[in-house]
Order: sequence, then C-alpha cells, then structure tokens
Amino acid sequence: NTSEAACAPSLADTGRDIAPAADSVANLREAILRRLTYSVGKNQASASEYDWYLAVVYATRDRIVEGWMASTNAAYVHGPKRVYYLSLEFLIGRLLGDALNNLGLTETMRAATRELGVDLERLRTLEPDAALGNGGLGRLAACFMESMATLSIAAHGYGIRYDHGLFRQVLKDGWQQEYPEDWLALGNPWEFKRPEVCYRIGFGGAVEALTSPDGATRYAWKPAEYVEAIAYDTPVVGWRGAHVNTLRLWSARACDPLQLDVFNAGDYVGAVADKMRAEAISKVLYPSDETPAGQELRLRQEYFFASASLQDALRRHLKQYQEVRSLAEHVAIQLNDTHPAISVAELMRLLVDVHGIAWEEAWKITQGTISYTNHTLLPEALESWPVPLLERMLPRQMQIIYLINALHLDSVRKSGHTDARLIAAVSMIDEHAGRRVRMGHLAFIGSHKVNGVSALHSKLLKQTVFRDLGTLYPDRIVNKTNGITFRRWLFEANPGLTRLLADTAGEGIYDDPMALRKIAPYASDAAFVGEFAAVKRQNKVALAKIILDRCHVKVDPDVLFDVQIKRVHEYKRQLLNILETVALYDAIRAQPYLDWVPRVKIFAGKAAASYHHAKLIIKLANDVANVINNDPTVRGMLKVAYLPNYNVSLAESIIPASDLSEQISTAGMEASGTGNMKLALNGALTIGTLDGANVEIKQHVGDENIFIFGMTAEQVAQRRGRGIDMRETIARSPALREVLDAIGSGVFSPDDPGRYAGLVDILTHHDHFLVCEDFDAYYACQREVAAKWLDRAAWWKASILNTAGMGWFSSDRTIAEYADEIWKTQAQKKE
Ligand code: T68
Repeated sequence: NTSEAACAPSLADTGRDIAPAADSVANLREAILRRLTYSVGKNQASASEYDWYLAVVYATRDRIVEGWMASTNAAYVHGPKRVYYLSLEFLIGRLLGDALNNLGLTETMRAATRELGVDLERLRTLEPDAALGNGGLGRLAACFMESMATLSIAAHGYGIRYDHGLFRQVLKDGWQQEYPEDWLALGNPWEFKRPEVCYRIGFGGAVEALTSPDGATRYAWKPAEYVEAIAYDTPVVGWRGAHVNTLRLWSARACDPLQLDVFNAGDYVGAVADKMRAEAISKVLYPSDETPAGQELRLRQEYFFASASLQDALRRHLKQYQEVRSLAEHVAIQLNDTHPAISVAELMRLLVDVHGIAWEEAWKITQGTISYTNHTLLPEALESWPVPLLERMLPRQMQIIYLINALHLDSVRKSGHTDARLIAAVSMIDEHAGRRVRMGHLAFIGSHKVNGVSALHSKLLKQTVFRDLGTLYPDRIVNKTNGITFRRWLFEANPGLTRLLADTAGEGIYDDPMALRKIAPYASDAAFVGEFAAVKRQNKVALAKIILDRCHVKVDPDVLFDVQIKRVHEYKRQLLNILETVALYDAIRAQPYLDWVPRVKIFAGKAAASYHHAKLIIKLANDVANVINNDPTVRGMLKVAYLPNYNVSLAESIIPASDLSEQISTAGMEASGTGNMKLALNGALTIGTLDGANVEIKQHVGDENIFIFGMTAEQVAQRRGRGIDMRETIARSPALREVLDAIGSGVFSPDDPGRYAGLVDILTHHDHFLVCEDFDAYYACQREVAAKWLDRAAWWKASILNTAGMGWFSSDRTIAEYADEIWKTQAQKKE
C-alpha cells in the first residue's frame, strides 16, 4: 500500500524548523551547490545521488565547525575540567540525521534539497553505519558522547578508527555468515584527518636502569618496535547545536612505509612486512562481545589507543597549564570497561619516567584522574593477560604493575588483613591458571571510583567480582544506571510520536525528558489514545515493508509485534523465546478455533563468529520460522521473522514499531540493557526478568505496566546450587516436554533431523542459563500479555504510561550523575 508507505517515519522534525524561513532555505541550497562544485567536483547535471549526499554532509558539517572551534576555544579560555572517555568501541550508526536534528536544520535541509530535485530521505540511507562496536557497551559510548556535548561538558572520546567495523551478517539457509564491512570504502565526509597529531607507540624491547649522580634509579624503556598513531577527528554536536565536542579515533601507521633495501633486493613482500604488522592494529574491530579476545593483537590495540590518548591528554594539559602535577584537578579519565585498563600503568610510566614525577605523587595523580566502569559480571568475560605476554610486549608497564601490586598488598597487610585467601583474592596477579594480570583489579586499584551500570548490577558487583576489594575500599564502588539519548532514540527514530508528545505535553519535552510525565493524564483520553495508536500503526506499516523486503514474510501491521533484538547470547535467552514460540504453535494447532492473539515474533541480532552455539540458535529461529510461516493452520495467528544484519539503523526502524519488548535474560546476568529503555520509551511493553535495568524500568513505569516473570538473581544462585540437571523440571511441564521432543527429534530440521539433538541435550542435563526452569513462568506471562492485548484500552494505557515514565532513562541524567559524583566537573560556560 503505497499511500501508507508514504507516511512511513521520516527524518525527524522536532517542531523547531517546521516552516523554515525562505532565506535560510536559499542559503542552504547555495551552500550545497558550492560544496557540490568545489569539494565534490561535480555539477548538477553529472552529480550522482552519492555526490549529492556528500555535498549535503559537507554543507551540514560546515554549520558545525564554527561551534566546534568555539567550544574548543572556550575550554582553553575558561578551563573547565576536561573529560576523556576511553573506549575501544563507539557504535555510532549514521550521523546526518543526528547532526541536522541537533542543529535544528532538518526541515530547512529537506526544503533545500527538494528545491534541488533530490530527496533527503534517500540521501540519508546512503550513509553507511559507523559500526565501531559490538553491542551495548559501544552504543552506550555513542549515547554518552552526544549527551556530554548536549550538557556542554568539555569532553573528548578516544578510540580506534577501525578500517573494518562489525561484520555484515548474511543469513544463508538460516545460517549466519560473516562478511567484512567496509564503511570507509567511499571515504568518510564527517572526519578530519590530523596527520600532524601523531604519537609514537612502543612495543617490546627492554628496560634500562639508570643511576643518576644523586643515587636515585630511573628507568628508561627502549622499545624494539614503534608504531605511529594518527588522529582522525569527528565533531559531535549536542542538542540545539550549542556545544560541539571531539571524537578522536586513532589509526595505526608504520613509521617507515617500506624497507627500501629489502625492496631493492627483490623481496617485495618482506619490504612491507613491518607496515602490515603496524597497520594490523587498527584494521578490524574484535567481533566478540562479552568474551575476552585473548589474542596478542587485541592487547596491542588496547595499549596502542590507551598510550596515544594519554600522550595526547598530557600534551593538551601541558599546553594549557605548563605542568603535569595539576592533572587530577583538571582532567577526568573514564575507562569504558577494562579494555583501556593498561592506562593505569601507562599513565604512571608517563608521569614517572617521562615527566620525572616521584612515584607517590604520580600515584595520587593517577588515582585522582582515572575511574572505571564495569559492564559485566560473567567471570569468564573478565579480561586477564598472561604475565609472560605483558613482560614481552610491555616490559616497563609490567614492572610498574608489579610495583603497584606490591604497594597495594603491603597496605592491605598493614591495615591488618593477613589472611592468605584475601591476599590472593585482591592481588592483581591471578596465580591459578598460569600467572595472569587481572585487568579489572588493575582498573579498580588505579581508580578513585568504580561504577556498575544498573542498581542491581552495582549491588552484585560488590557481592561477587569485587567482593574483597569492595570491602577494603568501601566508598569506591558506586552506581550509574545507564541511559540513552532521546535525540536519536525518540526524536529522530520516531518523529510522529515526538510531534504528538510535544503537541500534548508541550515543547518542554525537547529539553526536559522528565516532562514526558505530562502525558500520563492522557493515558485513557480517547482522542490521545487514537493518535498514539495511529502513530504506532504507521511505524508498524513501515516495518512490515522492511520485513517483506528482507525476510520475504508478509506480516499484518495490526498483529502484536513481539520483538527481541540484541546480540545473540545464551544468557540473553533467545532460546527461551523460541521454545515459547514452538509451544504457542503447538497450542494453536491443537485448538485453532480459540480466540488467539495474532502475533509476529521478530528477531534480529548477530552472534560472535566463533560462538557456535549462538549461531545454532540463529539457525533454530530460522528453521522454526520456516515451518510456522508455511503452515496454513496457524496462518494469520503466528509468524516468525529473523531480520538479518541488525545494526543501529535497523534498530531505529524496529523500535518505534514494537509492541512487546523481550528482556528475558537469566536474572543476574545482564548488567543493564539499554535496548530495554529504547523500546519502553517508544511505548513497547516489556516482558522481562528482574535483571539489569529492568528492575528500575519497573519502578518508573509502574508494576501494572510491565510483565515480570521468572526467578530472581538470588533464586538463580540457589537453583544453580542444587545443580543444573533439568530432567525433573521438564518432567513436570508437559508443554516444555513436547517442545523439546519436537525440536530434538527434527520436526524443524527434516533435512538434518539430528541438528538440535545436542542443543536439547544441553537444555536437559546442563542448563546453566535456566531456560527450562523459567519456561512455565514465561509461557504463563505471555498469556497475560495476550489477555492485555485483547483489552485495547488497557494495552494503550500501559503503553502510554511506559513512554510517560521513561524520562529518567535519558543519558543526560546518567552523564549529569557521572559529572557530579565521579568527574567533579561542571557544564561549561556558554561561549
Ligand atoms: C553490555 N556489555 C552489557 N560488552 O551486556 C549490557 N564485552 O547489559 C549493558 O547495558 C551494556 O554493556 C552497557 O553498559 C557489552 O556490550 C561488550 O560489548 C564487550 C565487547 C568486548 C569485550 C567484552
């Protein structure tokens, strides 16, 4: 239906430039044409769509640059505390919509491009997603960058400019295949290369001890190898364009482009071997989330970007204050997980060896400057590096780690703790499985604050991973519940809803997310409900088209859209959802004449390339989809769609169209979740466990407006204590038994009946994620969802109250808390 498709959500207009002034449209039009001519080198007659896209980006970027310089300058003039956000991942997505929206130029640009005969909506889709991250951790970093700019905090993001971001996922017969992603293939019009901003990063070699005339010993590291880090800057514009920060990403380059003598001797490959080895560092993002990568190249990436970023931060500080001793007063460094934890040793090396500061003072500066965010409790996901590897690759940093550890253990003993178990537990060196450096301990000890990312996660952090360190330093662990930027996840992704909210609650919602509460009184107002439902329907029509295009599955926009979109992981329990799908399928076939609530189960998500079990789960979802979608008995009542290649842009299409948000991780395992927030903000009801931020979402949207089921984190621990063999549990549940029998015997894999025998065997005998134990509660909860769906007024009321209650989950609130309690920085004075 083309008329409906034409109403599909489009680039946001947030009401601030709905009727753009004619002269500003004309200005922008001329600016685009100038850029087309002088930067792209094309005229109107020969310009391709991509040429127009480039011209539009350049014209937009031009409107950011002056603010950028003003913000940069203001940080030098007013001297606010600077924040450095160190993250190996930034999962950004597209930038054009973000930039236009934050500048308040969306409608002006739409009008200007229309006059030039090009469609802004189409141009926007030509931008490749910047996918320099795996999942939640990387996306959080991107939301934080936008919020720090919005709050006028003088911040830099530091990371790696990977040539290749997260792989592209193709589903071939339901199996995931990975293909390299090439986001830079056509260049990147947002970035500024800064070849003059270049640092040498050493690796290997040896440490020399030098005794100075006064008898003191100094250490000098003589690396065997150097690599250069080159800066690429991307401006990050905050809401209403008031402040612009920098995302500085490092690219690795060999110091010498080739060895000419080797080349001349005829060894053409050998001549560029060093170059290849150097450039491998920024070649590709490690595609695995929640598992430590373990390989040497990963440690090279971590040190490379940590060292370059610290050298750059120190250079800037010296330029501004002419000395380094005041660093902690003027600088806050946030470590996004342990990936940059080597920064603790590297900052000590720079202060002591390079800047000549005494150890004790350097340690105060380091601890006063650095803080660390933990994103996972999974013991197997905690980074640790073999001591011999660190000794070989970073010998001076390893010495420093030993000394930090010795002083730390001394002070523990001096405070009266001599118990060997405790000493072993708080030591930075794990002596259990070969000697390894615990990067979480290094980050903890080198920080003044350590935070978890939801209330439950921070509580569990104190009880588990950092139980002993937390007792020794009781004030160090704090909580900062995650948030999301409403600019991208509401204003841009859902312009229809945004307009309705502003019309109802007032324009205040654009600047104060808590103002969303003002729509609560309209939750049962027939006129408002009608408009709210109409927006949702429009978004569902648009998503239905995407599902038809990409999955060849036709879905009715009026059925319940039940959505699980996230990385595929056993702990996130996509399997639980699939089992329930099969149980529902069985139930419908048994009694097709009943009043079933028609629904489509929508999945999207990538599995780590080496995570075979997760890839099998994707295949199962697709096998189940195949059978169900082709069975005429359930036609119209149940469908399943697995959308390939989930990324930020696809999320922006799915989230505004969702009715039900699946947040069903084994309690105690999902640190926070952030997709849960995006979906609830856009009016989806959550079905979830008491895990991560679900607990706080429940508090904010109200117990009646969320579906909670299953074991609590405590019950999970107890249940596991009794063993994870599920034969008795399965025996008690006829529905579960039937589902497992069907899957295990090949009902969904007739081409290979034994495909899922192993999977069913694990669920039966070794169900670590307690899928079986939570199955009945989940199935029953899904029936409550269906009952609520049938009561349309009750459903819409709950949906509206979700949107109304989610203001607190703005990443502006999260960042304001970091600024107040961890960074001790304030928003910058207006330029
Ligand atoms: C996620 N962690 C948490 N890790 O799982 C999620 N890990 O609950 C939370 O909301 C989010 O962080 C933000 O706090 C991750 O996404 C990774 O991506 C990752 C990447 C590399 C290595 C280990």
